[in-house]
Amino acid sequence: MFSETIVAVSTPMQEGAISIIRLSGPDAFSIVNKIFNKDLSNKPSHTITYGMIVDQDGEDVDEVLVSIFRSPRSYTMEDVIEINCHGGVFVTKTILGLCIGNGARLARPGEFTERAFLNGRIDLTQAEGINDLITATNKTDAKNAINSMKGSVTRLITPLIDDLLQIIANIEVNIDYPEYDDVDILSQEVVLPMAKSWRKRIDEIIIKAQNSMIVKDGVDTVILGKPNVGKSSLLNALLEEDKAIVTDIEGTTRDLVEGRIRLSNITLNLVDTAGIRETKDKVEQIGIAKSLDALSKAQLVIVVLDASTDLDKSDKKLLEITKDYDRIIVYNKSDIRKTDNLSISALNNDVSELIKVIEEKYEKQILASNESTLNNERQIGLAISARNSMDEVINMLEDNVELDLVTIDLQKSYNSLKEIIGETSREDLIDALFSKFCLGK
Ligand SMILES: Nc1nc2c(ncn2[C@@H]2O[C@H](COP(=O)(O)OP(=O)(O)OP(=O)(O)O)[C@@H](O)[C@H]2O)c(=O)[nH]1
Ligand SMILES: [Mg+2]
Repeated sequence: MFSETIVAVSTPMQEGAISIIRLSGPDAFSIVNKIFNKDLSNKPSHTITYGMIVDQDGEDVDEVLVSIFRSPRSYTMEDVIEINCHGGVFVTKTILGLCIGNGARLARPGEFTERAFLNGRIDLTQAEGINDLITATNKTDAKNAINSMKGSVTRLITPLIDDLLQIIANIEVNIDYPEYDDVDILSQEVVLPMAKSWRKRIDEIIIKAQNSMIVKDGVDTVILGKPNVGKSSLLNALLEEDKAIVTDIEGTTRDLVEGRIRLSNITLNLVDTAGIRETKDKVEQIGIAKSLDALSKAQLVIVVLDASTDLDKSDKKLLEITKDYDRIIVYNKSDIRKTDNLSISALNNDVSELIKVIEEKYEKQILASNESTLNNERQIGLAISARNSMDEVINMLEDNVELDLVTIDLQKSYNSLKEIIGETSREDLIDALFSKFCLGK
């Protein structure tokens, strides 16, 4: 537990119906008793007391409701008091000032939740869940966040941690009882299958999490095609606004034009690019370089071809450079000539076939996003490190490397997983993580 009592305004600093000033720490009661006209000392936990905040001159500051939560049954596990005052900025700041004047310290962003974590009420994934819930903008994200808050990530990871311990124990036994003739062979037989099945399980978790991240963050989608095929028209049709300039002049788009659309279940982060072709125009060349750069970062490429003319050299070249990407090939200008392929007419805002194909393409990811899984890059990154260390373990076991060395990588894998829930986290990482929270949370 901490010796300092912290205070912050937990509601936005703007005029509103009410504001909440929250204190946490050993002196919460004594501080509030000094500025409140009722004595809270003997009030039971989880009660609300009506009264008046008074300043050092005995002047009334505001009429308030004070909620009390006694340690350990509180958000931080410490004594917590919340003063609900009228939502004026001046009044709120005055009460905050009175708390500080009587011994509280202004909290850093996220410090209440950090205390809840450091005092052991929640683990790191649950803390992240709280922040995710605050920042969620749709139902899926909110549902994932609340699951994570309730410990879904911990429940996912704990069996893997337990089984890892089992593998480590098996190896330790072999090291400790070398009277077995063939220690290495024994551990190969016992440990290798366990290690392989463990690796498969974590791999499934990682893939599911990556799929669900795509749904959460949106698919980085680049629209590519030679000049004048209707890329900008397609962007505008998808966004349902005139974002990019459309003309019948080849090479209209030079800079990348970006837009974000939410289809029924998936978000696309769209980039319209300069048409790719051989050109002597310097500005257009720069635009084309940008197109190729955008391509290199794309998760999905929409290759636009012109249905009204036959494919030419530029189209074929484009199909060649995008062949290793996740791509959808679409024929535009179907109003002029219809083909048997996936076709649209961006001019007429007739792009529903394309949207259907995109939604089908991400069906698996959308399903994954509804299940509980790892929720952010930090968690996924650590799971990947754990998997990589296990790959090392498997390689070493297959090569009959000495068991002492194998244990080192098993330990690494174990530490990575423990770090997901915050049990071996470094202090600087913890600070960085909680600083992303709101003040007063
Ligand atoms: N008939 C028809 N014309 C279209 C369609 N889509 C775009 N166009 C026309 O094709 C011309 C080029 O359209 P843009 O959207 O600017 O093409 P772009 O691929 O962005 O071209 P650049 O930016 O120069 O590479 C414009 O005159 C559009 O009106 C379509 O579906 N049908
Ligand atoms: Mg364009």
